[in-house]
Amino acid sequence: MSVLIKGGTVVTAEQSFRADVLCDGGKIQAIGKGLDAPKGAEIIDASSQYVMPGGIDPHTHMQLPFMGTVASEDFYSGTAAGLAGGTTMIIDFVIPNPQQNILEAYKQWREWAEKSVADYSFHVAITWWDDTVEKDMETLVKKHGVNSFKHFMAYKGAIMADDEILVNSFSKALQLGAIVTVHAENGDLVFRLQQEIYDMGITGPEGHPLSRPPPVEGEAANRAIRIAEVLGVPIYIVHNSCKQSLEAITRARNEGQRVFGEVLAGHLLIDDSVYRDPDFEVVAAHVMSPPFRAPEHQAALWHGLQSGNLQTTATDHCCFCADQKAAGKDDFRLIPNGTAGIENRLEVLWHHGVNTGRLTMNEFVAVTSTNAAQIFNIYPRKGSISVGADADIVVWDPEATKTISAKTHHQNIDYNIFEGMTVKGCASHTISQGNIVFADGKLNVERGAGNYVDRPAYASYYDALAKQAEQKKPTAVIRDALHTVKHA
Ligand code: DUC
Ligand code: ZN
Ligand code: ZN
Repeated sequence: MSVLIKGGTVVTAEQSFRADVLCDGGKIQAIGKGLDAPKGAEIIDASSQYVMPGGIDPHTHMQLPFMGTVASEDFYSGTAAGLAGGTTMIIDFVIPNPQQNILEAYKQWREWAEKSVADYSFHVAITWWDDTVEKDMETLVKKHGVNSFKHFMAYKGAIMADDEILVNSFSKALQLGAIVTVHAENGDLVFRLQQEIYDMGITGPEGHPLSRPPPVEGEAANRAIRIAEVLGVPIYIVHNSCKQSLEAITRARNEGQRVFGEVLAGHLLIDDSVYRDPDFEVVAAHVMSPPFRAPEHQAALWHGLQSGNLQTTATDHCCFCADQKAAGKDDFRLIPNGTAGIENRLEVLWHHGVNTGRLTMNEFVAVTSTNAAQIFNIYPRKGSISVGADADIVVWDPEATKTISAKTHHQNIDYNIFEGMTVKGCASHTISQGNIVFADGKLNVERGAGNYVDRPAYASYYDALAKQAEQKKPTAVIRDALHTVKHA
């Protein structure tokens, strides 16, 4: 099927211009003024609308088995909800259990994701270490299009990666031309604080943020960044929620280190007052890690996006309904961590970013799509409006308004953290692989239509980085000094 998007303003990360866009065979075939519609083409009238690359959410957890339950949103409903909000691709996470073969876990997630209605890819978490993990990382990069490995520095006793794992995995990733990513929270500190808070008699969900204060995140971010610096590997810090981790990123970037930072729409827009609600269900619905922070952190995170020290926005979409959250009624440590947002990310960022003047439209495209495509090496196939790119497009009506509610959202969760927020600017049409999958508020999706997206390694650039890192290593410096002495 061909689709002609007529009369709109194309907005990319670099520029804005009036043009029609013709999609056919899943790709963008032509961009220009006055394009003719091929016979049988569907036509979208985009006058007074913006035509942008579909959103890429680089951080989701569909149907994740976690904390004794399974996330309620699966790959079908989750990717559909994304399309309803203009997000056309996700990068989800394979999270092997400790000791589980990581290739086997990867295959399991691939199977679960076959029902996706939009394109998807996977970061793979390194939760334990031995020779087989090292070998399987290589297979994942060379045979399965994985170019990013995730490390949870929290969740002690479960999926936490300690420093030894970080060092081993970071070194291997560099060798393979893969980027490393971390969930930065000091798991030992969280564990200790959780115990102390619980022992003080604070058993309710208000104990959750108390056990994960900003320095716990800042310390871990800084540690991961410094380990990556010594080893010379590029690093991406997921869901920065506070000034402390942003400062660690900013400092390293100013020193020339290749460090990237992600921020969640939720952390930009929701503060820690949600944890003071008297209702268990409301507080538990906001239990995620890292937690929502005091308003001063939100202001800093917006500045991080504006200055370019944070490059991507995501959701950490990980849904648990009220009955699942109730598992922690008497002990906050047992509340499954996670909140939703894939459907609303673009509209809340447009409303609070573009409409307020914090972001230009082009910056909006960069932080919702293009930067993620570039960092994870799928640009310009994704994240661009260019001839030959995948026809993953959102047509955006800047005048449309809507009030967000769990009663009307497509997400498979009984709560919406943006409940009651009225936004101006929403997706009028979403095009995925050249098909109109969302129009006039209605989804028209096909189970299994989503494709797995291979993400190639960054081979030659990383070779140069590896050489550079080798020369800077203390062992190399000592070798050079000894050599000089010997020949003096
Ligand atoms: N944080 C969450 O809140 N949920 C899933 C995993 C994570 O790191
Ligand atoms: Zn996380
Ligand atoms: Zn996550």
